Amino acid sequence: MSKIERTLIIIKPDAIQRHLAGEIIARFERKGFKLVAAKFMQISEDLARRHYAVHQDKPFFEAVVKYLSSSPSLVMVWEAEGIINMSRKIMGATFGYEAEPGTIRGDFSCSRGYNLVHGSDSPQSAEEEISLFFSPDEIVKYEFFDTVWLYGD
Ligand code: IDP
Ligand code: MG
Repeated sequence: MSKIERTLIIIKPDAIQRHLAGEIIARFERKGFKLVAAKFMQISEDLARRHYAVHQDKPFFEAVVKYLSSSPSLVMVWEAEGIINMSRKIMGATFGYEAEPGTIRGDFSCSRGYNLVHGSDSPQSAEEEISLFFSPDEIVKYEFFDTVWLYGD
């Protein structure tokens, strides 16, 4: 099995406006992922710029900063073995119109930029992104009583 990882998941402004927060949380929750931190907030433009700093030279940078800071988001940290790859699969391809049905973006987005959800794409970006939104003491430590039923022996 892979090792326990954490990832930053953001339910973005379009998903909140479209009443999809519960639907998106349910997909991660039912998969067996553990929610370890959450903050409902309007992300400032400055924080959005820092979050998307890797894209600062891309033509869509200003648009994505404006989008992420346009209305409240639900920012979360989820934990599981191998969660970074698994959550990217659950989210689907970046553009809603290309994402496969069965994925969050494939089921609910037909847009290019407005794609409902963010998920870290590597352990290093997860660590950096989590530290932008949460201090270490805001990450909650607890055990699921059914871990053996999630992962087997
Ligand atoms: P990801 O969210 O699947 O990791 P990235 O390439 O990291 O995709 O892009 C970050 C975000 O920027 C995307 O989720 C999307 O909201 C937005 N974005 C990416 N490419 C474009 C584009 O070509 N036009 C408009 N927005 C884009
Ligand atoms: Mg990305």
